[in-house]
Amino acid sequence: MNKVHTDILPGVPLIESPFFDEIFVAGHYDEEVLRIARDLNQNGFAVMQFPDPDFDQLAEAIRSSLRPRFDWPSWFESGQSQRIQDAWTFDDNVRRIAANDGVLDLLTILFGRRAFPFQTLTFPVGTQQHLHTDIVHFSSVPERFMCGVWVALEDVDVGAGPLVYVPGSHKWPVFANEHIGVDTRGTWVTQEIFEPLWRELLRKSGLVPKTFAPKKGQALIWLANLLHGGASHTDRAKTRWSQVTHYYFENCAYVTPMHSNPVCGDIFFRSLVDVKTGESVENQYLGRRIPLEFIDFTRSRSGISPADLEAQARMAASDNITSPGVIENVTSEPTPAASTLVAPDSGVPNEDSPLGPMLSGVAGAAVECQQGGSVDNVRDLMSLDGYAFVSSAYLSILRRPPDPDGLENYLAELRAGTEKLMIIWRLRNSVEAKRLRRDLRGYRAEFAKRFWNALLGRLSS
Ligand SMILES: O=C(O)CCC(=O)C(=O)O
Ligand SMILES: [Fe+2]
Repeated sequence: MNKVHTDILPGVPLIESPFFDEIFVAGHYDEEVLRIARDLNQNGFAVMQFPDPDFDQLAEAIRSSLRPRFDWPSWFESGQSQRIQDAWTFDDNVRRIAANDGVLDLLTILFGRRAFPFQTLTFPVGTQQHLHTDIVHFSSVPERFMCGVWVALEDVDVGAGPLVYVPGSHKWPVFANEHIGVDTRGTWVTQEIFEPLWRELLRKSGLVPKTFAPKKGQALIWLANLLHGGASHTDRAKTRWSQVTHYYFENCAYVTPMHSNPVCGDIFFRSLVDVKTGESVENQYLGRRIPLEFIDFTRSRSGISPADLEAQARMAASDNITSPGVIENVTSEPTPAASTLVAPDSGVPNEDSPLGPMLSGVAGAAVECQQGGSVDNVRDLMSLDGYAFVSSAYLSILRRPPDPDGLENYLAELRAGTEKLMIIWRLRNSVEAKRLRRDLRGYRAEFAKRFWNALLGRLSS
């Protein structure tokens, strides 16, 4: 790699550098790295064989251990897509794929900064997600230091909602709230605010979406600004087991642009954990750590005044913490059947066209939010609804406001009919909650009641 080029523009990923041709020259890298680099540079995606010799066994182990966690009857009935976020926290095989050294070394070479995995999503069926760029969810400063690596855990059929991507769309500018004219302060938004723009850009550009129907073990890397989504899953008898790992790169600030209005002081920094090491990753700017006080102060938290949120978080933090051991034996409790289901981000299956759900979408989705505070008992928590319920559950159990993914996931779950108690169960069983050793009064009684009612219902039917 030519040092001049990396010194003069260290804040641009090498594969997207204006000096790309002079950096990725034959002889300096092996042929496969050069091919992947060229594909990413020109098309915004690259396909490769996942570099783990035991991939087939890993894939089989993941499918069989996660299969019972999904709600298959509801999939067959409604075609409601499902996924598990961050299964790496309890499944070593998911973690092994996310932390694969071959992938990490490759990404580090391609971007010019050390790569680290920060999120996994495991899908048993198609996501049917509207076309989107990940950069509205996961951006960085400097921008574009993020990518996704999608890998097939089985052969994917065209009827099973394959991945769709738009080659060349990564070259579009990065669009944020100010470009689409949406002020997200005081509202909770989803990517739907960008969907009309993506549809129009696609129409105007004449770029053609492509479908990826791979064999087990084939992987696709996409760049942060590449438009991609999931085709309609038309054949429900087929599964589409796959894993996406999202990667960031070191020495950046990590932000969610759709929840940030930076010139107004609202910057939604992300609190990240490196999946490989389990350590948290600092936000940095030009080699210097961004102080946590600044992050806390500027994190807009869905546009609600940071002052309100911080007051709530402080109150939650100073609440009584139950004695160690209270949460220790939760694993012996029965596992609620639908405990790990996460509804899709957007779109309902559209049987007419495989691209239907990705291009239909609902425009302008700013939702007014009512913030819930911290509570110390399960009854109070369960009396809340929607945003108030999710934010209060986070403050009460994890002593922090929800992160954007968690909030989006749980709101979608509530809309899809998941019981509040199941959501409480999941939060309470998270690694983070176990570390805090904090409990909610009345939880065990409520849980036992729910369990016996379900059992009695089953026995009497
Ligand atoms: O697997 C899919 O259909 C899309 C997944 C996706 O967009 C993502 O994880 O960023
Ligand atoms: Fe995505």
